[in-house]
Amino acid sequence: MEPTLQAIYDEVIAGNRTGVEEGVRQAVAAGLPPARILNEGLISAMGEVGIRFERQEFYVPEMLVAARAMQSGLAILKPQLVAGGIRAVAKVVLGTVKGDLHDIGNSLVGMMLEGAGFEIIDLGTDVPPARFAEAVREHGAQLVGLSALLTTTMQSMRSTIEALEDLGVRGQVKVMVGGAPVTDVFAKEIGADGYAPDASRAVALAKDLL
Ligand code: B1M
Repeated sequence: MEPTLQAIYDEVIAGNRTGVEEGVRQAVAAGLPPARILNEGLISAMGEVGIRFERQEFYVPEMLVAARAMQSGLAILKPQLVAGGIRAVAKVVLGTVKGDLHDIGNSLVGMMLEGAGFEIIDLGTDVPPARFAEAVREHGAQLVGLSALLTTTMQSMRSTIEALEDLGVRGQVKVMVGGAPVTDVFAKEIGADGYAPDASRAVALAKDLL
């Protein structure tokens, strides 16, 4: 791997925030494409953190410091990722579903959509179904994006779609879902309009749905 990217990868795993920030700045200054910095440096490191957690070499505190380090790197990369977004194509309400505190994937999807010209209303993490529905009504959104990282919280996606129906706003929005345990089959089963496996394909899907 490119040494600058390897350094970012290593610093994310070590949970060294300043090391990650420095690495991302250097990589940007060296003219490396933002997509490579993101995928090879930041995202692949989080994959390794997950593997170490499964092997019980890492515990929640290590996952947390790695996630914070990654977020610091993402914040520096954000201007490069969203460059080019000029006017709003449509409004998107985004969030991680109830019971789930993972926010990196959701933020990344938000950044990429913003870069593609969408206006983002990011509700953050642990968002109750009714809150999604209220936000759709309040902002007149055309799209809702639901993220879940746990097999246990995936079911909140179904309740969120039901909440959209209950509030009478299901007809005005397309619902897209994503996150590591989510699949295309699951998306169809719960009545979502589409599933995307990663942030760049979430942008393509959002455009298709509209
Ligand atoms: Co947690 N965690 N975690 N965790 N964590 C996972 C998800 C896990 C797979 C780790 C493992 O066992 N290997 C596992 C889930 C197992 C399962 O359910 N099958 C797990 C667990 C068990 C837990 C706890 C239960 C641990 C505990 O307390 N015992 C706990 C749950 C807390 C809760 O949510 N209620 C927990 C806690 C945490 C931390 C708080 C420590 C931290 C999160 C910090 C934060 O987000 N601010 C954390 C982390 C960092 C992880 C891992 C290591 C990394 C997640 C991540 O940020 N990935 C993760 C292991 C892994 O994923 N390899 C793990 C990088 C991110 C860019 O990828 O989020 O997948 P991802 O997003 C991708 C795609 O999925 C997609 O696009 C993104 C970019 O390409 N995508 C969408 C995501 N949302 C989308 C929406 C879309 C479209 C695409 O449309 C709307």
